[in-house]
Amino acid sequence: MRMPRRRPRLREGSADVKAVFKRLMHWAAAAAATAGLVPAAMAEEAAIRNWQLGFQPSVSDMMDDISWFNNLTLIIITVITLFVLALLILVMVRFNAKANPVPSRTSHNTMIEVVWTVVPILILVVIAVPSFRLLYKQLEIPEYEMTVKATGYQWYWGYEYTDENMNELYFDSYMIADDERASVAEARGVTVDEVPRLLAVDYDMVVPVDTTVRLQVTAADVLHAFAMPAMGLKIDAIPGRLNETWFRARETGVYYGQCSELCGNLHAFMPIAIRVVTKEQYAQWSVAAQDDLDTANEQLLAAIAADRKVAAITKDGTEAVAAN
Ligand SMILES: [Cu+2]
Repeated sequence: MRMPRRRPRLREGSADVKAVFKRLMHWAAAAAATAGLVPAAMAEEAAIRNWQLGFQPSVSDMMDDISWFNNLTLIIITVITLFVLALLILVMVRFNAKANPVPSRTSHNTMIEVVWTVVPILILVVIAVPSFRLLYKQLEIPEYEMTVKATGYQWYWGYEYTDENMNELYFDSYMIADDERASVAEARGVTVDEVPRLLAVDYDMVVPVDTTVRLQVTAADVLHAFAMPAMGLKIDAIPGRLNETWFRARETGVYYGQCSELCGNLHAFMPIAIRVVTKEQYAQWSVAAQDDLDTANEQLLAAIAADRKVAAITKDGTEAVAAN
């Protein structure tokens, strides 16, 4: 199996740290200078952008709900923090020894005590209800159209298409090492940015768009976890146990995730790539892959490239018309 190259470790010592800091600042400045010049420099078809903040763009219902829930809790936390801050400032200004030399001797106030018990309970209920709804949504599998089983190994993933018409299609999926990215990009006919470092794999999991996929997840050696942020997926991969979840991607493209349970020394080097393709492309791929996976993938990439070309021409055409 391929081992990722080791990077030099950060040594202790102020001189080294200073040098590294200087270099980082230099890079940051260079990156900031070029950021405006290279839009869409990163993988165009993946959800990766330069200077990305927050979550990856959502391509599923589930992730929409997770983002919504994240925003809700963010608002609640912000309001609580500001409220507590205001109380602190009020106490410091109005009730310090100078401003309030004779303190009140009140020891009880039933009204306030009821309020500070009931209000937090209500806040927790407001958080708990959508939280549990989300958990159930992830684990209650709706009517699904196909099944893929992902198995975590030290340190790669294996994908099995368990539906009857798939003829027990199975393949392993390894990360593409840094020094192989250029050659893989060339072979695939894409730019090297579309083989993102530490994320791209040799064999993507391929699924059709707008299709409910039941995802079964297990592990063959130690604990791993299958995570795909763009689709709101995260589920443990446990040896001897079959976990189930589901997803339905609404946009084509390649999406990346990573093993999310510390599973050994190459834990960081077993990324997950799901390639969402059109239903027609998937139909062709799934038949071809049963015979010869490499050829099937080549054909799939060619079909995607052809589609993109058509899309680019159409876009240029509309833009040209709009310009006139
Ligand atoms: Cu792992």
